[in-house]
Formats: sequence, structure tokens, C-alpha cells
Amino acid sequence: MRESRWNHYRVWKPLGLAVLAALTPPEWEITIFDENIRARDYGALPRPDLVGITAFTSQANRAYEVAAEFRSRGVPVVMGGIHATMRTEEAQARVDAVVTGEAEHIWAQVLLDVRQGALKPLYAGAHANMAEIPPARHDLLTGDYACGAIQTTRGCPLSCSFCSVTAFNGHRYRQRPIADVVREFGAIREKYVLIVDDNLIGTRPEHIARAKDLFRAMIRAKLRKQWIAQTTINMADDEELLTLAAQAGCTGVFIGFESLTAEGLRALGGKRHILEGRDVADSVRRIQRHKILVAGSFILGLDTDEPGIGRRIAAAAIRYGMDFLNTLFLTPLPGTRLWDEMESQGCVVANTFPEDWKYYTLTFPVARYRQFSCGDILREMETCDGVFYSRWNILRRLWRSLWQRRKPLIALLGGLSYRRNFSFSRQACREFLSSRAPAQTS
Ligand code: B12
Ligand code: SF4
Repeated sequence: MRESRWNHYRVWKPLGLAVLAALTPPEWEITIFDENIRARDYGALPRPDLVGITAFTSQANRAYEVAAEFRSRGVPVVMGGIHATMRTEEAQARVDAVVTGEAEHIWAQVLLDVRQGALKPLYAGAHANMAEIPPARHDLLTGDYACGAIQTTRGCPLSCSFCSVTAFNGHRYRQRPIADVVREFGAIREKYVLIVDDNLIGTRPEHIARAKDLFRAMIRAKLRKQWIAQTTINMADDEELLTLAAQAGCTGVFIGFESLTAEGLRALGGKRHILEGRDVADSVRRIQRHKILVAGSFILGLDTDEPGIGRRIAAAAIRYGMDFLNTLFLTPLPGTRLWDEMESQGCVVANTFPEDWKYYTLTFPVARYRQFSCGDILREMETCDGVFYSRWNILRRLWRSLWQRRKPLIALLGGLSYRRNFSFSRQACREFLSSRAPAQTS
């Protein structure tokens, strides 16, 4: 698929591999290749002793190709991360060993077994003790990255039906010791940082108290970083939290709003209680008053969505005053409750695996949706993006962020980048649909 050149500024670091590198004893020499930056001619490289691969579901095919290439040269290949964990047997058929779950407890054993020529086909990881997560090897990820990356928490108690985080990292919200986070933050070269946590502040009073302590420690350490993070909308409810976050360098938050209706939120479970009955426009404004940009995401294709939903989502996001909108197709990712439901109802349409995993980017209508044909849901998405990212609306948001002195350049470049990407990804969707069932695209 062609991509916008602005994507250069949205290439984020593969933190999982940098953490794995940090868990690796010093006698191993490590190189990390990130194919999000560019693919390599692996044949031209010196033969390694071991290859470790990580992949999201959407990257699984390419991961298997890379594995095949190295295995054909007799190099053992280990695969870990979300896809290998959720589709263990599929991965096991294509690599020498699979590590499921978090690797902190098990990676040293894998390496020992490699050295002894006794690699096992399966290693089960376990939820890590957060005090034992070493600082990631940021030094190994040099090159074309716009942002550094860091993780401060793992796990989520909310267990939304479409999300794999609770299945992978568990229900318990686990937090790294604040001193470790601040030290690692200080070691990141980049001025701009993505905090990869699924919810930086958490939902319970003790989570929020810890977030405040973290922000206070970051302010005291004078890190001078600017960072963005994922959070839930309850961030807007605590003025002290917002003040501390902004002082600690927060410039933007990404919030999942998921559905406009109570029925939609009920179907998705999870964070319903945080969203239902809320004055979202007021919450967004309260966050923005601290000069923090708000990106919101919605899901398209719920059973409760009715025709016209694309325009309604765009209109709501404009009314709420969001700076960016990311609307994604309802996608059954392996290992989620949504997968179980849609699979059992025969609604997973792109189901020639592993080939079809490449469509599991949430930007392709891979399922059968109750209220929409494939062509209809694509048109809903086009309307949604087209309205929110019209030139006029991008200019309006630019004007507003200039007026509020809230990162106007980011508002403009971000808006143009989203707009450009959507046109590429809609084209890819059309090709996807016409390659499958030409009649369905009408
Ligand atoms: C940061 C992030 C991103 C970044 C990725 C940056 C990068 N280059 O990696 C960006 C914003 C680009 C992104 C994009 C997408 N993401 Co994302 N992302 C995340 C997030 C929030 C954190 C990932 C992370 O860095 N974790 C921290 C590291 C330390 O943990 P880890 O990667 O799990 O690694 C540990 C273990 O897994 C293991 N491990 C990992 N790899 C390996 C390899 C080996 C060999 C071994 C032994 C062990 C091992 O060891 C590590 C230490 O324990 C996760 C949620 C999550 N909690 O993981 C979602 C998540 C991975 N994303 C998800 C999705 C769906 C996407 C998108 C498809 C859609 C979207 N719009 O978000 C796109 C995909 C883009 C693409 N190219 O295909 C899903 C993936 C589900 C799936 N089955 O694939 C997740 C799980 C979120 C969710 N809601 O379910 N994402
Ligand atoms: S709140 Fe976020 S991280 Fe937690 S389960 Fe829901 S979508 Fe996933």
C-alpha cells in the first residue's frame, strides 16, 4: 500500500524488541531491524546465531516470510509478542520456538537453551514483576524515528470486547517504580516521546494518585520532554492531574470513545461506565485548556450502528472539539471476546489465514456487519473521514489552535497527514473488496 510521506513522522519505536534486548546477557551482540522503517536484504548480512521476531497480527505474514528466510539458512528463529501468543500453533508451524506472553521471566532460559542446542518449541511467559523490567535498549534503535518510546504500566482491568490487552497483559493494572521510569525517560535521546501504556492514568483513585506522583517526579527531574499517551476520558475529571501532566510535558492524549450510543458502549463492555452520560465536549475542553491535544477514536460497524453513522461520528467529533479523529472498522482480533463472538456467528469474512492477517489493521472491513454491506460500510467510513478532515474543517481547527495557542503546526500537519493516509487506505480497501467479492462492493 502506498503511504503518505508524513508517515515518516509517525514511525514509532518497536519497544518490545528494545526491552528484549535489555533482558539479553551482555555476551550476545544484538542488532534490531525494524521493517516499519525499511526492509532489509537479510541474505547479505552475516549469519546470526539466533533470530527473534515480533509481530502484530497485521504483520504476521511478513514475520513468517522473514522466519522462512533465516530458517532456510539453518538459523533458529524464535517468535514472540501479541500475534504469536494469540495464534501459537500457527506460529509454531513456521518458527522454531514461540514465546507467549511477557518475556521477562523466560527469555534468559530461551537463550540458554539456544546455546545448548536444546531449543524447545514453546515457552510460556508470565506477567512480569514491574520492578524487574529493565530500561529498554534505546541505544539500539537509532535512525529515522521522530519519537522515543517508554512504558510505565501494563494490564487493564476493563477488558473491552475488541481489545487484546487484558487477554495479553492481564486484568491487574501494574505500574513500574517511578524512579525506574524517570531514569529511563532521562536516557531517551528524542525530545518527543510516546508513552505506550494502554492507559497512562488508570481508572481507580490509587492509579490516579500514582500517575500524579509520576508526573511530580518527572517535573522535579526537569526532563524537558514532550510526550503523548493513551488515556481514558476520566483524565478530564481531575484538575490537579491535568495540571501536573501538562507541567510534566504532556502535549497530546489519545482517547477511545468507541461509540456514540449507550447500546454501542454496552455491547463493547469495558469502559462504558466512564463514558456513559458524560458531557464529552466539556471533558475535551477541560483537557485542552492545559494545551493538550485530544485525539479520539471510534469504532464503525457495531450491530447497533445505523446508516448515517459515519456522518454522525464526524459531526459529534467536531462538536466535541476533538483535534484528531481516528475511526476504525470493528475488527475481530484473535484472542478477543469479539473474535469469539464473530467467529461463532460466521461473520469473519477475511479468513484465509495466515495470508489474510495483513488486513487486520482495523482499516479494512474484514467482517460481515449486521447493518451494512461491505460497500456501504466503506462509504460510511469515507463520509466520516471526508467530513472531519475536509480542508475547511482542518483550517477551522488550525485557526482554533492558533487562537488557543495549542500547537497549531501539529494540528495542521497532523490533519493533512490523516487526510492523505485516508485517501490511500480507502483505495486499498476498494482493492481489497473488489478482489474478494465484486458484487459486495456496490
Ligand atoms: C505502541 C503500540 C503501537 C505502536 C507500535 C510501535 C511499534 N513499532 O511497535 C503504533 C502506534 C504504531 C501501533 C499501531 C498499531 N497497533 Co498497536 N499497540 C501499541 C501498544 C499500545 C503498546 C506496544 C508496546 O510497545 N508494548 C510494550 C512492549 C514492551 O511490550 P510487548 O511489545 O508486548 O513486548 C513484550 C512481550 O510481548 C514479549 N515480546 C514481544 N516481542 C517479542 C519477540 C520475541 C522473540 C520474544 C521472545 C518476546 C517478545 O517481550 C516483551 C517484554 O515482555 C499495544 C498494546 C500493548 N499493551 O502491547 C498496541 C497493540 C499491539 N496494537 C494493536 C493494533 C491493533 C494496532 C494496529 C493494527 C491498529 C491501530 N490503529 O492501532 C496498528 C498496526 C500497525 C501496523 N504496522 O500493522 C493491538 C494488536 C493486536 C494484534 N493482535 O495484533 C494491540 C495489542 C492493542 C490492542 N488494543 O489490542 N501500535
Ligand atoms: S480500556 Fe483500552 S486498554 Fe483497556 S481493555 Fe478497553 S480498549 Fe483495551
